[in-house]
Amino acid sequence: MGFSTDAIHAGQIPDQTTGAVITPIHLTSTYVQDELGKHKGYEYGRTHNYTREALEKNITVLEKGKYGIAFASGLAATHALMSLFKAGDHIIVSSNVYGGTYRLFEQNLTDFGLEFSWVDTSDGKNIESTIKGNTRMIFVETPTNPMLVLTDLEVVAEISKKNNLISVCDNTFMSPYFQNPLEWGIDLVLHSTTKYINGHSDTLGGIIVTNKDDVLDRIRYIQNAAGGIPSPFDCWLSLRSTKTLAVRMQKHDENARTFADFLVKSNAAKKVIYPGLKSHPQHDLAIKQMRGFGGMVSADFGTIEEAKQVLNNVKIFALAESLGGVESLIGHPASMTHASVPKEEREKFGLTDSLVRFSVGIEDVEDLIADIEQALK
Ligand code: P1T
Repeated sequence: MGFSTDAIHAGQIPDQTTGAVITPIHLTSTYVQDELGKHKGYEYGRTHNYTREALEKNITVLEKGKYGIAFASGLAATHALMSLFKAGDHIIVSSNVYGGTYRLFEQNLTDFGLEFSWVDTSDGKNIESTIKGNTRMIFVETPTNPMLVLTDLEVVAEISKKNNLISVCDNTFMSPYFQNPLEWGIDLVLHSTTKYINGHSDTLGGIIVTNKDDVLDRIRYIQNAAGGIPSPFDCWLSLRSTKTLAVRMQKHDENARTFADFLVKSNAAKKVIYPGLKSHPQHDLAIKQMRGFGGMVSADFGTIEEAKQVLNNVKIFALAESLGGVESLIGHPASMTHASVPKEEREKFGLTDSLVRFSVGIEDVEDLIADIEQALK
């Protein structure tokens, strides 16, 4: 099946009682049992929920995997993932990831004996030279938030297999419409479904998709044992949203290409970063492993004053955390999404105080460009 057909139909069977075309929201905390030890496969809301299962099946198909396990947020999914490890284990992570991922790993999980190495994973040699006897996982974000650095997924999969490591890709920025890490041999895909998958900035969620049975068993166990589950209503909202994921992503991508070209031509920024620009150092890799370039654009305006000029004067772009919604957002990673990454650490990978991040929405792109033009005046 094509992507859009799967997005609209996978995991969704018309309601057995009424024939309702749309999967119902099953709001229940528990299920009646026929007799002791005999039930319909549903016992308790944390363990089983029909709406959640429908969402898991739907995204699993879009990510070309076998199993999906949904969580209350992207970070809840990341936290559950880390329960695969124990004190003394070492994990290699892309030096630039979402600031909340950095905070969870470096400022929380280190207290439980996990060890992290922050590596420029865009070069496989850096990964290989960091592997030690206790290394268990390679965790990459590609493209990264907010520097849009790419990592070659095929290379990561190869290194992981050779060294018997688990490979994980946070695919939030591309969504399954533009990139399927499992097809490159990656073991697990992670999403903040809060972003493009839900796409309407009205709920939070996360999911892990994998083909591996042993990983499924452990993460499914943690989903129930720790209980970081999404509500049935949040699942329903995300399920409504995947139906339009293809058309939304096409428009995000189209607008972002035009918007990035405009920023380059305007000469307002010192540097414009977008994988779709030929000036992006990994433009060729983007073409190899992605089917589009996505809706995220970053630009370094040279000084904090110039950055503030844009951030404080936009009228259509909303100054807000998050990304991937239909409406355009603008953010200042240094003080917002990546405030928990120490300045010297973030400046090592170019995340300066003058960097501005644009989540280009699906409005009319002429209006978005006009908004930046008036903000720059
Ligand atoms: O916000 P949450 O649903 O918990 O997802 C965390 C997360 C994970 N991975 C990536 C790549 C992300 O960008 C995020 C969340 N990011 C933002 C809130 C942001 O504005 O960048």
